[in-house]
Amino acid sequence: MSKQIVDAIGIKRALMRMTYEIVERNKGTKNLVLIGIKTRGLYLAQRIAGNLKRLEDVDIPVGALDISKYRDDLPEDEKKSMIHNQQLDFDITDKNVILVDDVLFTGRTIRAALDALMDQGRPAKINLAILVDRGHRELPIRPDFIGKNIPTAVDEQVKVSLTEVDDQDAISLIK
Ligand code: 3GP
Ligand code: 5GP
Ligand code: MG
Repeated sequence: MSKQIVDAIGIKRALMRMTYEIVERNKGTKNLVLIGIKTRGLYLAQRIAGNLKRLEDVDIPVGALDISKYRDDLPEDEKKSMIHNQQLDFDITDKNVILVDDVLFTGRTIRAALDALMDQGRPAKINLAILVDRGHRELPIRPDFIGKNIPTAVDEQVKVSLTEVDDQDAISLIK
């Protein structure tokens, strides 16, 4: 059973509020860079960058990390080399990095992303922006900027649809 909980306007408002919070918390946009976790985290990072352009007239760099394969059933050493060999096309040293993803669940993806980021340089600070926090953390990781808190059962699924790859903007809970 699938039930829509957030519509396109709701996603737009949440991302706009998160953008304001990011600017406020960082006292501006100096040294800010956005890194999105593929696939949908990257599109969200690009949308936040678009908001920042409109609000503050700044061009904030957007980078991508691909952590998904890390979670697949690959040999341990293969996983490690994939995660440590990701290139961003800008240097994150001394930057305020905003790591962006669509859903936060156990926190294991973010842990892997932090590992990959630390390989690329020494950021001044890393903050975490998440569209949906669905709970059930297995690691001490918490988001700094949250779009929606959606309490879920472990066996439920949150479906995030974004027009960049899906037919609409929506968040649904699948039981
Ligand atoms: P995304 O990378 O675009 O966010 O993990 C691969 C895709 O499967 C993700 O797409 C994610 O949205 C989707 N997905 C749905 N449920 C789950 C889940 O429980 N775990 C993981 N890892 N991915 C899920
Ligand atoms: P975690 O590593 O925190 O368990 O899971 C986070 C990653 O897995 C996110 O990148 C997200 O895409 C995916 N994920 C985990 N649970 C869900 C879910 O219920 N719905 C969606 N759409 N993605 C999920
Ligand atoms: Mg994701």
